[in-house]
Amino acid sequence: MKRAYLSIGSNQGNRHLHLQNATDRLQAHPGIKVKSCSPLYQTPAWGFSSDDFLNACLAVDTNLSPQELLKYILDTERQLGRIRSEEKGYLPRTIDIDILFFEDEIIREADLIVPHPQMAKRRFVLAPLADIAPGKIHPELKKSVAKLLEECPDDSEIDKTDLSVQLKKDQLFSSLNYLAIEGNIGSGKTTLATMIAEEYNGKLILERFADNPFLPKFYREPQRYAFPLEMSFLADRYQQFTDDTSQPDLFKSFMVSDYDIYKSLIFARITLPEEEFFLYRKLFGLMYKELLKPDVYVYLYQNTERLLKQIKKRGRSYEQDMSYDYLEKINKGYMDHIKNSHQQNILIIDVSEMDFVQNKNDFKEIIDKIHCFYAEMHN
Ligand code: PH2
Ligand code: MG
Ligand code: MG
Repeated sequence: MKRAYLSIGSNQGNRHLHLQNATDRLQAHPGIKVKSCSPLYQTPAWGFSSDDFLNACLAVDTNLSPQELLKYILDTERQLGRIRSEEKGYLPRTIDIDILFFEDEIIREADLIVPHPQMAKRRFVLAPLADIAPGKIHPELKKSVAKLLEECPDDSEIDKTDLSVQLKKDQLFSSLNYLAIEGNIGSGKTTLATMIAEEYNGKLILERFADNPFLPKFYREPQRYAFPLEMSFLADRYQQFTDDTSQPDLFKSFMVSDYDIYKSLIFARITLPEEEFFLYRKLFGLMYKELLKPDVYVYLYQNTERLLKQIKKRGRSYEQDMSYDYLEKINKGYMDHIKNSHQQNILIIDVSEMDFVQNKNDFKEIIDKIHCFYAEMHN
């Protein structure tokens, strides 16, 4: 794989969409991986008078040759409605994709000059490029991109926008449809699900606690109110989960949740007397079979001392009396479920020694574990 940097620009029609479409088509090529994209910049037409552009730069890794990459780029431009004319000079365009750098190669062919001959004169190229590759050295001018930007004579007023294009950062999370993150109270499942959704453009499904009228009653009289309490949790979860998963979100590549409906059964087994639990389990089974099942079910294992610390730290009043024993019981409930379920899609990750919020490597390690696990399932 070789690293190339591309400049993309559009000043006609739905400019943002054209840049997104161009990026999507680049990503669709098996020999091209789009690694990063700068924010989009609003820039005045440089070298001719026309409407403003949106410009950005992409870093791509590719095993194509420069000529093969160029061919694919020209083909992409044509598909996205670029019309080239024989006339001299610049024309407005739906999309323009230029190769700025190709590794450190210096290419001088009739149809391809790399590094791009005009780049040092163009703020609309250097500013976005400096966002993703400030330290990259221009192989002819022997200066970094940041330095070239600093010395750039172009005085156009360019504006960094809040817009960007979405990258499918990861093939895995686009082939996987639904990932459920589970774990004991305080294990960090909501945090992890949220981080994954953000990082990989997933639709986030969080458990929302409706005010459960049975909860205060249950605390006063557990035996009397455990059954209606568990039933009402189940009914709420069922309704929420169906609402959240029945409408696919076209702009998201997969779903990730911070619970799996099965937890209802795990908790009910702890709070209900045996006969009531059997009745509960019957009803649960009827509802469960209607629901979308996760492709991968991750259980975050966390030791009980740390769970207690975490619960204390987040300070939800109703959780503060949580006992060590209760947490151990819940963990055992999950473990029994995992052992007995014979499902092939359950992955236990021990996060006792990890801090995936503060430590990027820990987060990456978790993602890698999910990757490998999912890949092996499909072997
Ligand atoms: N591309 C050009 C000429 N001028 N000006 C801006 N602002 N953005 C461009 O992408 C651009 C340009 C030739 O390709
Ligand atoms: Mg150009
Ligand atoms: Mg071009």
